[in-house]
Amino acid sequence: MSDHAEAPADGCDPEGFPIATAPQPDPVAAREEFLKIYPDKTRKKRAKQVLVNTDPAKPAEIGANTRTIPGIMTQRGCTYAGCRGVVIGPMHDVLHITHGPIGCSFYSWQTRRNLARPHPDQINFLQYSMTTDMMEDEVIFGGEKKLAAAIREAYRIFKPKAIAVYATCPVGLIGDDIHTVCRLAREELGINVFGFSCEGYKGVSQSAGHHIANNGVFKHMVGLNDTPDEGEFRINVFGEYNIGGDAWEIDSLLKKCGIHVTATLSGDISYEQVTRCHTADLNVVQCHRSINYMAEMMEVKYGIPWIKVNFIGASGSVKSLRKIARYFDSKKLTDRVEEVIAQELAALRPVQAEVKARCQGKTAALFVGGSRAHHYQDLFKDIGMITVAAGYEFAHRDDYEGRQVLPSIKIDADSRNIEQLEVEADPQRFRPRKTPEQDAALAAGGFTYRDYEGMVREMKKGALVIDDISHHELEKLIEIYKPDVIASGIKEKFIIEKMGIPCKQLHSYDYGGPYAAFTGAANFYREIDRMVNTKVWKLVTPPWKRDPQVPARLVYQPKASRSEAEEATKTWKAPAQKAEGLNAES
Ligand code: CFM
Repeated sequence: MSDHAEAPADGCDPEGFPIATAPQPDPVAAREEFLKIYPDKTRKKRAKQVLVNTDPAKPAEIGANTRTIPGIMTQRGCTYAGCRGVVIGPMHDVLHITHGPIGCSFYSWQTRRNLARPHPDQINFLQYSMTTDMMEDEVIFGGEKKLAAAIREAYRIFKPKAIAVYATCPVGLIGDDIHTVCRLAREELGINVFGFSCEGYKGVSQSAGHHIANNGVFKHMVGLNDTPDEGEFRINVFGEYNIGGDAWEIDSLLKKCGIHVTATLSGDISYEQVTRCHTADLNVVQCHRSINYMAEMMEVKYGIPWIKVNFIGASGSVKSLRKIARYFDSKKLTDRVEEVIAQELAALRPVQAEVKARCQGKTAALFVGGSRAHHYQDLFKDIGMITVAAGYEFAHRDDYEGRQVLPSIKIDADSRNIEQLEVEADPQRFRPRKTPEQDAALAAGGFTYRDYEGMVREMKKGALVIDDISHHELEKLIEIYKPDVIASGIKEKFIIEKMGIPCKQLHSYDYGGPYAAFTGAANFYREIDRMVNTKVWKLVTPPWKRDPQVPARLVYQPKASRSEAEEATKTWKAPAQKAEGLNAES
């Protein structure tokens, strides 16, 4: 079986990247165009975050994981979202209570499509949204009593095994001590109750929330139950959240190979599975950004090594399965993995070939989160499409440039804000999974632990790499590049589509998916085929074809003529004398 590393296929350049059918713009000029509108200080900062991939082998330093400049329309979310929504939220029988105003809770209520299918004897709380509904009274007089009452009430009704409490912005501002409330509740109720200081403002993005969540799960859940699962080749899948059912595809693929998943953190997972995930023999990391902290801490404390995998795309899935098999070093497993790969590829290749015939040479741009903008480039490549621009919302330099840059990342005040746990080897439970001889043999065969190349090395030379893309840059990108599809999220989706470009949501999958593993890949190919080959987008006239500059209409101006409005736009002043209804200062 090949790793897809043979001679470049038809329609590909010597590096194996698909060649765009339409002529492509000069990326250096495009970058200048994006940046020129900004005031000097902003331009200087954005210039470090908008790069042309001039040498993929030597990625340039990117200004990632820094504060978004006020006034820039960002795609980012908050620290609370990264903690409650992303890493812990999918644990289906943990009761999640948001301590804060109602909005924080409402907007984290089942918007992420992290699906669960609990066993009949397990409970699923995911459809509930629980909050203390903090009001003015609590903001002034403190909300600890209300939180204690909420925990008691929730326990009385639902009798969960564990309750997690999440702090929102006002909680940090007024200084409610959620950790003491949780400790007292733990003593009173006799169940596991723990809190997360994940106030929205705590970091520059949701990334800080991932770290806080990893720390809390590691401290309060992992290691509470030492009973291992019975299966052979036991692994944990980390950084996989079962969006649209992805974890189920990965699970069934691994099962076919005879690999047992002890826990998927955090997709369709129970509290109990988290408490004994330290008994597995390997951690495989899908989304490095959100869970690398946990993988590192578990290796230090319990001796479980970790490897990076990617089950998005055919070639990624092939490589990941082979790497797991190599780690366990069992002929039985290796043979079985090769059989499964052959079967899966035989089923997938006809779909891939059919779709590729219609998508070859088309272009994509991806601006998503902290890992998908990288992983999904493989799926597009599978069907002959080339990624001309990509970027993360909140990733760190290592996600772009590779893990070797970790020692050179400057720790700023925003990162120092997040606790770095001091972890040591567990005196009783630390157990190296391989002998030094076994590790040496693996290394001699080219096997590497903890390696993560980052996105830039795997992108085509000349592609744009844009961190925390602004609304303005996205508009300019569409105008200049006219990609055939953009992969992004709900905040941008309809703006992109109004410009005549289809947008595939890669957070929620637009109610579609799963897209992971071979079976998921077939779904993705078909979906993208449908999106880029429909003629409907040609019927949309983008704004720049109507107006040379999209006017900033600050006021409601029913009587202003078009020429007056255009005049006003040139000077960036609203025709105040015509203002009616809305306040010109708003
Ligand atoms: Fe990891 Fe994610 Fe992502 Fe992420 Fe996310 Fe997500 Fe994402 Mo939305 S954990 S970094 S914080 S892969 S919710 S499942 S899609 S931004 S690219």
